[in-house]
Amino acid sequence: MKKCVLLTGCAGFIGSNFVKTIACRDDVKAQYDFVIVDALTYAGRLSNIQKELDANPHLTFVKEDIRDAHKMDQLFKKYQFYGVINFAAESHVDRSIESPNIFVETNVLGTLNLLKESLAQFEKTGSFRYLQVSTDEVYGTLQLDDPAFTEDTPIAPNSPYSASKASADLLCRSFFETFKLPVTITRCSNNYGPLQVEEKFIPLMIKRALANEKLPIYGTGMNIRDWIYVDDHNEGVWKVFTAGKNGEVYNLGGNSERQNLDVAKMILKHLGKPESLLSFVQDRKGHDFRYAINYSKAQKELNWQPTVRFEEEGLERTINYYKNLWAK
Ligand code: NAD
Ligand code: TDX
Repeated sequence: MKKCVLLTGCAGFIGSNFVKTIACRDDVKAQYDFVIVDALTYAGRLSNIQKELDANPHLTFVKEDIRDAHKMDQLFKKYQFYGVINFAAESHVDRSIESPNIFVETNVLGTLNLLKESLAQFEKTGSFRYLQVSTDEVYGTLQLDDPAFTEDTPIAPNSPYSASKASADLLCRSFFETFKLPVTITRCSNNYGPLQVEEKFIPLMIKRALANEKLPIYGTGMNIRDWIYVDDHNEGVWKVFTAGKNGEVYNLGGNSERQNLDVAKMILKHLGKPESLLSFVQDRKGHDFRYAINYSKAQKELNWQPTVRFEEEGLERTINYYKNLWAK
């Protein structure tokens, strides 16, 4: 019999790419049905996955909010899920600095709703898989010569966004420790690729450059992020969901640490635009300096590693994608 898995937040950037590259793969289709729940906030666009929904009867879309405990209960009763992959979140650090409440409501309380429903289903059937899609930002920030984050690095979130994601991770851990709910957590670095909301760094830089508008670089532009192509992240999520050990955290990273300023310059160069478009603006409050991920656990246990090279493949593919979308 096919297993039915709840996917949340899959009208957004990473989730919609997951639907395309993993959920619609023939071997996956043969074994799983997916119910996609998304509240369609400003970050969720049904058009991101409409083609896949139209062409695939094993996908069902339900517009619903994970903050609504009653609706989640009805959904779990209806579909008797085998598992959950929770992509849904408020995901933008700058927004969390302006308006933190919704980050706690969706990222913490929404996750708690899913965990409680998952536990009820687990207690009924004795089997379940719950995967929490988390972030390297829960570990806080690094200096230049610090070693990369491992799964044993203490969590030390600095923004309301990362604090809300860390809180959700701790709830997941507690449901494993207290109730033995089979939970796994992935902590991934900065994703890039198609279908990302333009408020995030890479699509914003491309959009501004195409329009010959200023590219806002926070602070000095020396901050470092580890960039991972979204398909590599999703491959890791699926490996952890299907083969990760219960109760474990898995770091996923792109092996591509770059300074923000360098990334902006690469984009300008690729588009043939002048560096005079760079504009240094006020720094983000509490701006984490550097993230770097040690993913050797996922490599060893799950034979996972990133495959897309940043400059040579991923960035170029991404720039071309947005160029087709936006160039006038
Ligand atoms: P996104 O903002 O592009 O998409 C989030 C999706 O969740 C949207 O479709 C939105 O409509 C939906 N959503 C928001 N609130 C909801 C609610 N209350 N109920 C139901 N749906 C809701 O985010 P993304 O970049 O695709 O990130 C997906 C997940 O991956 C998040 O959990 C994020 O924390 C995590 N993550 C992101 C990155 C990154 O670089 N983008 C890196 C590591 C981890
Ligand atoms: O206009 C900008 N100028 C700028 O210099 C923006 C939007 C960002 N930046 C800088 C801030 C960061 O150092 O670029 C870097 C990347 O910024 P974001 O795209 O906002 O990502 P970040 O804050 O690193 O968080 C992202 O990665 C981890 C995602 O948004 C999170 O959801 C994920 O968990």
